[in-house]
Amino acid sequence: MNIEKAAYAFRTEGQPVSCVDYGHGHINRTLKIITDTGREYILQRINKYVFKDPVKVMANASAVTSFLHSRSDRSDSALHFIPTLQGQYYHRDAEGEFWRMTDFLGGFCLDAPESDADFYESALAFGQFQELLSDFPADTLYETIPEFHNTIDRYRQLLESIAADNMGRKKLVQAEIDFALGLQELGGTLQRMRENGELPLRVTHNDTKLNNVLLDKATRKSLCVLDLDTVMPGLSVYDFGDSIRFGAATAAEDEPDASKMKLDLHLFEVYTKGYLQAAPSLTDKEVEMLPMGALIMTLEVGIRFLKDYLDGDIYFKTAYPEHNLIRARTQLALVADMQEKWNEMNRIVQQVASQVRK
Ligand code: ADP
Ligand code: GN1
Ligand code: MG
Repeated sequence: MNIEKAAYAFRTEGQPVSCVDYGHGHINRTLKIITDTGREYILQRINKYVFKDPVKVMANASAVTSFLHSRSDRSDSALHFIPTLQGQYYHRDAEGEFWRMTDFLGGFCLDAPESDADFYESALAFGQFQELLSDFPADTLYETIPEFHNTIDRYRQLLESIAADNMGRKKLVQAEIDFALGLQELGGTLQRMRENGELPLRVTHNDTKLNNVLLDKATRKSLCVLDLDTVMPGLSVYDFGDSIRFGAATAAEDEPDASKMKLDLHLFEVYTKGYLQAAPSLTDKEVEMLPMGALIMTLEVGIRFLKDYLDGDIYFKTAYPEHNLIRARTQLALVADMQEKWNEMNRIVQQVASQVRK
Protein backbone atom coordinates (compact mmCIF):
# COMPACT_ATOMS: atom_id res chain seq x y z
CA MET A 1 0.00 0.00 0.00
CA ASN A 2 1.01 3.66 -0.42
CA ILE A 3 1.91 4.36 3.20
CA GLU A 4 4.25 1.38 3.31
CA LYS A 5 5.85 2.30 0.00
CA ALA A 6 6.26 5.87 1.17
CA ALA A 7 7.92 4.73 4.40
CA TYR A 8 10.38 2.66 2.38
CA ALA A 9 11.20 5.59 0.09
CA PHE A 10 13.28 7.37 2.75
CA ARG A 11 16.78 6.73 4.06
CA THR A 12 15.75 5.39 7.44
CA GLU A 13 18.07 3.63 9.82
CA GLY A 14 16.66 0.08 9.70
CA GLN A 15 13.52 -1.15 7.94
CA PRO A 16 10.11 0.29 8.93
CA VAL A 17 8.16 -2.32 10.94
CA SER A 18 5.37 -0.32 12.56
CA CYS A 19 3.23 2.60 11.49
CA VAL A 20 0.41 4.32 13.42
CA ASP A 21 -1.55 7.55 12.99
CA TYR A 22 -0.17 10.24 15.27
CA GLY A 23 -1.00 13.69 16.68
CA HIS A 24 -4.02 15.99 16.33
CA GLY A 25 -3.18 18.16 13.32
CA HIS A 26 -6.11 19.31 11.16
CA ILE A 27 -4.28 19.31 7.85
CA ASN A 28 -1.72 16.62 7.03
CA ARG A 29 -1.88 12.85 7.54
CA THR A 30 0.73 12.23 10.25
CA LEU A 31 2.10 8.76 11.08
CA LYS A 32 4.71 7.51 13.51
CA ILE A 33 7.06 4.94 12.05
CA ILE A 34 9.33 2.57 14.00
CA THR A 35 12.08 0.61 12.31
CA ASP A 36 13.58 -2.77 13.21
CA THR A 37 16.50 -0.99 14.88
CA GLY A 38 14.09 0.87 17.13
CA ARG A 39 14.51 4.25 15.42
CA GLU A 40 11.38 6.43 15.32
CA TYR A 41 10.29 8.77 12.56
CA ILE A 42 7.33 10.94 11.59
CA LEU A 43 5.98 10.30 8.10
CA GLN A 44 3.55 12.87 6.69
CA ARG A 45 1.40 13.03 3.62
CA ILE A 46 1.17 16.70 2.69
CA ASN A 47 -2.41 17.87 2.15
CA LYS A 48 -2.54 18.78 -1.53
CA TYR A 49 -5.89 20.52 -1.32
CA VAL A 50 -4.43 22.96 1.22
CA PHE A 51 -0.91 23.21 -0.22
CA LYS A 52 -1.19 23.49 -3.99
CA ASP A 53 2.57 23.21 -4.47
CA PRO A 54 4.11 20.76 -1.97
CA VAL A 55 7.56 21.09 -3.58
CA LYS A 56 7.59 24.75 -2.54
CA VAL A 57 6.36 23.82 0.95
CA MET A 58 9.34 21.52 1.31
CA ALA A 59 11.75 24.10 -0.13
CA ASN A 60 10.61 26.58 2.55
CA ALA A 61 10.60 24.06 5.38
CA SER A 62 14.04 22.65 4.59
CA ALA A 63 15.57 26.14 4.16
CA VAL A 64 14.11 27.30 7.48
CA THR A 65 15.21 24.19 9.38
CA SER A 66 18.79 24.40 8.05
CA PHE A 67 18.88 28.06 9.06
CA LEU A 68 17.61 27.23 12.55
CA HIS A 69 20.13 24.38 12.92
CA SER A 70 22.93 26.75 11.92
CA ARG A 71 21.92 29.01 14.84
CA SER A 72 21.84 26.33 17.55
CA ASP A 73 24.12 23.56 18.84
CA ARG A 74 21.19 21.38 19.92
CA SER A 75 20.34 18.85 17.21
CA ASP A 76 16.69 18.76 18.39
CA SER A 77 16.24 22.54 18.20
CA ALA A 78 14.53 22.22 14.81
CA LEU A 79 12.97 19.50 12.69
CA HIS A 80 15.39 17.29 10.79
CA PHE A 81 14.11 16.12 7.40
CA ILE A 82 15.18 12.68 6.17
CA PRO A 83 16.12 12.49 2.47
CA THR A 84 14.66 9.89 0.12
CA LEU A 85 16.89 7.25 -1.47
CA GLN A 86 17.19 9.71 -4.38
CA GLY A 87 18.29 12.50 -2.03
CA GLN A 88 15.19 14.72 -2.08
CA TYR A 89 13.21 15.90 0.92
CA TYR A 90 9.91 14.65 -0.49
CA HIS A 91 8.64 11.47 -2.08
CA ARG A 92 5.97 11.66 -4.79
CA ASP A 93 3.97 8.43 -5.00
CA ALA A 94 2.24 6.82 -7.99
CA GLU A 95 -0.99 8.69 -7.20
CA GLY A 96 0.79 12.04 -7.11
CA GLU A 97 0.66 12.35 -3.29
CA PHE A 98 3.62 13.99 -1.56
CA TRP A 99 5.27 12.50 1.52
CA ARG A 100 8.03 13.69 3.81
CA MET A 101 9.81 12.25 6.79
CA THR A 102 11.42 13.75 9.87
CA ASP A 103 13.16 12.30 12.89
CA PHE A 104 10.66 11.67 15.65
CA LEU A 105 11.77 14.11 18.31
CA GLY A 106 11.41 12.60 21.74
CA GLY A 107 9.16 15.19 23.28
CA PHE A 108 5.43 15.73 23.48
CA CYS A 109 2.84 18.23 22.31
CA LEU A 110 -0.15 19.49 24.29
CA ASP A 111 -3.62 20.45 23.09
CA ALA A 112 -4.06 22.61 26.19
CA PRO A 113 -1.49 23.88 28.69
CA GLU A 114 -1.33 21.78 31.86
CA SER A 115 0.36 24.59 33.78
CA ASP A 116 1.34 28.24 33.39
CA ALA A 117 4.90 27.05 32.84
CA ASP A 118 3.91 24.95 29.80
CA PHE A 119 2.24 27.92 28.17
CA TYR A 120 5.09 30.24 29.07
CA GLU A 121 7.52 27.79 27.42
CA SER A 122 5.49 27.84 24.21
CA ALA A 123 5.59 31.66 24.27
CA LEU A 124 9.37 31.56 24.58
CA ALA A 125 9.57 29.06 21.71
CA PHE A 126 7.47 31.14 19.32
CA GLY A 127 9.08 34.40 20.45
CA GLN A 128 12.58 33.00 19.90
CA PHE A 129 11.49 31.57 16.57
CA GLN A 130 10.41 35.08 15.58
CA GLU A 131 13.69 36.64 16.72
CA LEU A 132 15.90 33.98 15.14
CA LEU A 133 14.21 34.35 11.78
CA SER A 134 14.54 38.13 11.82
CA ASP A 135 17.63 37.84 9.61
CA PHE A 136 16.35 35.01 7.45
CA PRO A 137 16.25 36.18 3.81
CA ALA A 138 12.47 36.60 3.51
CA ASP A 139 12.53 37.03 -0.27
CA THR A 140 13.73 33.40 -0.67
CA LEU A 141 10.49 32.07 0.86
CA TYR A 142 7.52 30.99 -1.25
CA GLU A 143 4.01 31.97 -0.25
CA THR A 144 2.73 28.45 0.41
CA ILE A 145 -0.87 29.60 0.87
CA PRO A 146 -1.54 32.93 -0.84
CA GLU A 147 -3.38 35.50 1.31
CA PHE A 148 -3.28 33.07 4.26
CA HIS A 149 -3.91 35.66 6.97
CA ASN A 150 -5.49 38.33 4.81
CA THR A 151 -8.69 38.66 6.82
CA ILE A 152 -10.21 40.98 4.21
CA ASP A 153 -9.82 38.20 1.67
CA ARG A 154 -11.11 35.62 4.18
CA TYR A 155 -14.34 37.65 4.36
CA ARG A 156 -14.53 37.72 0.57
CA GLN A 157 -14.25 33.92 0.57
CA LEU A 158 -16.87 33.58 3.31
CA LEU A 159 -19.30 35.75 1.34
CA GLU A 160 -18.73 33.55 -1.72
CA SER A 161 -19.55 30.42 0.26
CA ILE A 162 -22.65 32.05 1.77
CA ALA A 163 -23.84 33.02 -1.73
CA ALA A 164 -23.15 29.53 -3.14
CA ASP A 165 -24.62 27.69 -0.12
CA ASN A 166 -23.57 24.41 -1.72
CA MET A 167 -24.77 22.18 1.10
CA GLY A 168 -27.95 24.10 1.96
CA ARG A 169 -26.48 24.75 5.42
CA LYS A 170 -26.80 28.55 5.40
CA LYS A 171 -30.16 28.53 7.17
CA LEU A 172 -28.54 26.60 10.05
CA VAL A 173 -25.87 29.22 10.68
CA GLN A 174 -27.62 32.57 10.18
CA ALA A 175 -26.76 33.73 13.71
CA GLU A 176 -23.06 32.93 13.21
CA ILE A 177 -23.06 34.62 9.80
CA ASP A 178 -24.70 37.75 11.24
CA PHE A 179 -22.19 37.91 14.08
CA ALA A 180 -19.22 37.46 11.74
CA LEU A 181 -20.45 40.01 9.20
CA GLY A 182 -21.03 42.53 11.98
CA LEU A 183 -17.26 42.48 12.56
CA GLN A 184 -16.16 42.65 8.91
CA GLU A 185 -14.79 46.20 9.09
CA LEU A 186 -12.87 45.53 12.31
CA GLY A 187 -11.55 42.27 10.83
CA GLY A 188 -9.60 44.18 8.16
CA THR A 189 -7.75 46.41 10.66
CA LEU A 190 -4.42 44.59 10.75
CA GLN A 191 -4.35 43.81 7.04
CA ARG A 192 -4.75 47.54 6.37
CA MET A 193 -1.92 48.30 8.82
CA ARG A 194 0.24 45.75 7.02
CA GLU A 195 -0.56 47.40 3.68
CA ASN A 196 0.16 50.95 4.86
CA GLY A 197 3.39 49.93 6.59
CA GLU A 198 2.26 50.63 10.16
CA LEU A 199 3.09 47.01 11.00
CA PRO A 200 6.32 45.48 9.67
CA LEU A 201 6.32 42.40 7.48
CA ARG A 202 8.39 39.68 9.16
CA VAL A 203 9.13 36.02 8.61
CA THR A 204 6.45 34.45 10.78
CA HIS A 205 5.22 30.94 11.57
CA ASN A 206 1.53 31.63 10.88
CA ASP A 207 0.17 28.56 12.70
CA THR A 208 1.29 29.00 16.31
CA LYS A 209 -1.00 26.55 18.08
CA LEU A 210 0.31 25.02 21.28
CA ASN A 211 0.36 21.59 19.62
CA ASN A 212 2.89 22.92 17.13
CA VAL A 213 5.51 23.23 19.90
CA LEU A 214 7.39 20.22 21.19
CA LEU A 215 8.17 20.12 24.93
CA ASP A 216 10.92 18.05 26.52
CA LYS A 217 9.57 15.04 28.45
CA ALA A 218 11.89 15.40 31.42
CA THR A 219 12.19 19.17 31.84
CA ARG A 220 9.01 20.34 30.06
CA LYS A 221 11.14 23.07 28.47
CA SER A 222 10.34 23.89 24.83
CA LEU A 223 12.52 21.93 22.41
CA CYS A 224 11.41 23.00 19.01
CA VAL A 225 8.71 24.56 16.86
CA LEU A 226 6.94 22.15 14.49
CA ASP A 227 4.66 22.49 11.47
CA LEU A 228 6.68 24.82 9.25
CA ASP A 229 4.35 24.55 6.24
CA THR A 230 3.11 28.11 6.59
CA VAL A 231 6.35 29.90 7.44
CA MET A 232 6.28 32.97 5.20
CA PRO A 233 6.22 36.74 5.44
CA GLY A 234 3.46 37.80 7.83
CA LEU A 235 2.55 39.72 10.99
CA SER A 236 4.00 38.98 14.44
CA VAL A 237 0.70 40.06 16.03
CA TYR A 238 -1.04 37.15 14.29
CA ASP A 239 1.52 34.66 15.58
CA PHE A 240 0.88 36.01 19.06
CA GLY A 241 -2.87 35.99 18.45
CA ASP A 242 -3.09 32.42 17.21
CA SER A 243 -1.32 31.15 20.33
CA ILE A 244 -3.78 33.06 22.52
CA ARG A 245 -6.79 31.85 20.54
CA PHE A 246 -5.83 28.22 21.06
CA GLY A 247 -3.93 28.13 24.35
CA ALA A 248 -5.39 30.91 26.52
CA ALA A 249 -8.91 29.60 26.06
CA THR A 250 -11.00 27.95 28.76
CA ALA A 251 -12.27 25.22 26.41
CA ALA A 252 -11.07 23.14 23.51
CA GLU A 253 -11.48 24.40 19.96
CA ASP A 254 -14.23 21.81 19.46
CA GLU A 255 -16.04 22.08 22.80
CA PRO A 256 -19.72 21.43 21.94
CA ASP A 257 -20.95 23.85 24.63
CA ALA A 258 -19.78 27.22 23.29
CA SER A 259 -20.79 28.94 26.55
CA LYS A 260 -17.74 27.30 28.14
CA MET A 261 -15.43 29.13 25.76
CA LYS A 262 -13.84 32.21 27.35
CA LEU A 263 -10.51 33.97 27.30
CA ASP A 264 -8.36 33.09 30.32
CA LEU A 265 -6.82 36.46 31.21
CA HIS A 266 -4.22 34.89 33.46
CA LEU A 267 -2.91 32.66 30.65
CA PHE A 268 -3.09 35.69 28.35
CA GLU A 269 -0.73 37.49 30.71
CA VAL A 270 1.58 34.47 31.05
CA TYR A 271 1.95 34.20 27.27
CA THR A 272 2.41 37.95 26.83
CA LYS A 273 5.31 37.87 29.30
CA GLY A 274 7.08 35.01 27.56
CA TYR A 275 6.54 36.39 24.07
CA LEU A 276 7.71 39.92 24.90
CA GLN A 277 10.74 38.57 26.74
CA ALA A 278 11.75 36.37 23.84
CA ALA A 279 10.98 38.86 21.06
CA PRO A 280 12.48 42.20 22.16
CA SER A 281 12.68 43.56 18.63
CA LEU A 282 8.91 43.99 18.28
CA THR A 283 8.06 47.63 17.64
CA ASP A 284 5.88 49.62 20.04
CA LYS A 285 3.10 49.53 17.45
CA GLU A 286 3.29 45.73 17.26
CA VAL A 287 3.08 45.52 21.06
CA GLU A 288 0.12 47.90 21.09
CA MET A 289 -1.69 45.75 18.53
CA LEU A 290 -1.17 42.38 20.27
CA PRO A 291 -4.73 42.28 21.70
CA MET A 292 -6.05 43.09 18.21
CA GLY A 293 -3.94 40.21 16.86
CA ALA A 294 -5.66 37.85 19.30
CA LEU A 295 -9.15 39.11 18.50
CA ILE A 296 -8.76 39.16 14.72
CA MET A 297 -6.97 35.81 14.52
CA THR A 298 -9.80 34.21 16.52
CA LEU A 299 -12.35 35.87 14.24
CA GLU A 300 -10.43 34.75 11.14
CA VAL A 301 -10.24 31.12 12.25
CA GLY A 302 -13.93 31.29 13.21
CA ILE A 303 -14.93 32.43 9.74
CA ARG A 304 -12.65 29.83 8.15
CA PHE A 305 -14.42 27.04 10.09
CA LEU A 306 -17.80 28.60 9.20
CA LYS A 307 -16.87 28.75 5.52
CA ASP A 308 -15.71 25.13 5.58
CA TYR A 309 -18.98 24.07 7.19
CA LEU A 310 -20.92 25.90 4.45
CA ASP A 311 -18.69 24.33 1.77
CA GLY A 312 -19.19 20.77 3.06
CA ASP A 313 -16.01 20.22 5.14
CA ILE A 314 -13.37 20.12 2.47
CA TYR A 315 -10.47 21.95 4.09
CA PHE A 316 -10.16 20.88 7.75
CA LYS A 317 -10.15 17.24 8.88
CA THR A 318 -13.45 16.55 10.65
CA ALA A 319 -14.53 13.65 12.86
CA TYR A 320 -18.32 14.15 12.53
CA PRO A 321 -20.70 16.24 10.38
CA GLU A 322 -21.08 19.23 12.74
CA HIS A 323 -17.43 19.42 13.70
CA ASN A 324 -16.65 22.60 11.77
CA LEU A 325 -19.87 24.24 12.96
CA ILE A 326 -18.96 23.54 16.57
CA ARG A 327 -15.45 24.87 15.99
CA ALA A 328 -16.84 28.02 14.36
CA ARG A 329 -19.18 28.59 17.31
CA THR A 330 -16.43 28.26 19.90
CA GLN A 331 -14.20 30.68 18.01
CA LEU A 332 -16.94 33.28 17.63
CA ALA A 333 -17.84 32.86 21.32
CA LEU A 334 -14.20 33.52 22.14
CA VAL A 335 -14.25 36.66 20.01
CA ALA A 336 -17.33 37.89 21.91
CA ASP A 337 -15.57 37.24 25.22
CA MET A 338 -12.47 39.09 24.04
CA GLN A 339 -14.67 42.06 23.21
CA GLU A 340 -15.96 41.95 26.81
CA LYS A 341 -12.41 41.77 28.15
CA TRP A 342 -10.94 44.25 25.68
CA ASN A 343 -9.85 46.88 28.21
CA GLU A 344 -8.28 44.26 30.46
CA MET A 345 -6.36 42.69 27.56
CA ASN A 346 -4.92 46.07 26.62
CA ARG A 347 -4.09 46.93 30.21
CA ILE A 348 -2.24 43.61 30.66
CA VAL A 349 -0.18 44.11 27.50
CA GLN A 350 0.81 47.64 28.54
CA GLN A 351 1.68 46.55 32.05
CA VAL A 352 3.75 43.55 30.92
CA ALA A 353 5.50 45.68 28.28
CA SER A 354 6.45 48.27 30.89
CA GLN A 355 8.01 45.52 33.04
CA VAL A 356 9.71 43.50 30.32
CA ARG A 357 10.80 45.98 27.64
CA LYS A 358 13.71 48.31 28.26
P1 ADP B 1 -0.63 19.40 10.79
O1 ADP B 1 -0.25 20.40 9.74
O2 ADP B 1 -1.63 18.43 10.32
O3 ADP B 1 -1.00 20.09 12.07
P2 ADP B 1 1.91 18.80 12.14
O4 ADP B 1 3.18 18.91 11.36
O5 ADP B 1 1.61 19.86 13.11
O6 ADP B 1 0.71 18.54 11.10
O7 ADP B 1 1.95 17.38 12.90
C1 ADP B 1 0.83 16.92 13.66
C2 ADP B 1 1.29 16.51 15.05
O8 ADP B 1 2.28 15.45 14.94
C3 ADP B 1 1.98 17.61 15.87
O9 ADP B 1 1.03 18.40 16.56
C4 ADP B 1 2.85 16.77 16.82
O10 ADP B 1 2.07 16.28 17.89
C5 ADP B 1 3.26 15.57 15.97
N1 ADP B 1 4.60 15.72 15.34
C6 ADP B 1 4.86 16.23 14.11
N2 ADP B 1 6.16 16.17 13.84
C7 ADP B 1 6.77 15.61 14.91
C8 ADP B 1 8.13 15.24 15.23
N3 ADP B 1 9.12 15.43 14.36
N4 ADP B 1 8.38 14.65 16.42
C9 ADP B 1 7.37 14.42 17.29
N5 ADP B 1 6.07 14.73 17.05
C10 ADP B 1 5.76 15.31 15.89
C1 GN1 C 1 -4.76 24.17 11.07
O1 GN1 C 1 -2.23 22.36 10.72
P1 GN1 C 1 -2.77 22.67 12.06
O2 GN1 C 1 -3.76 21.69 12.61
O3 GN1 C 1 -1.61 22.97 13.01
C2 GN1 C 1 -4.64 25.35 10.11
C3 GN1 C 1 -4.52 26.65 10.91
C4 GN1 C 1 -5.74 26.81 11.81
C5 GN1 C 1 -5.84 25.59 12.71
C6 GN1 C 1 -7.09 25.62 13.54
C7 GN1 C 1 -2.36 25.18 7.12
O4 GN1 C 1 -3.57 24.08 11.85
O5 GN1 C 1 -4.44 27.76 10.03
O6 GN1 C 1 -5.63 27.96 12.60
O7 GN1 C 1 -5.87 24.36 11.93
N1 GN1 C 1 -3.48 25.18 9.25
C8 GN1 C 1 -3.57 25.43 7.91
O8 GN1 C 1 -6.95 24.72 14.58
O9 GN1 C 1 -4.60 25.86 7.40
MG1 MG D 1 0.06 21.25 13.35
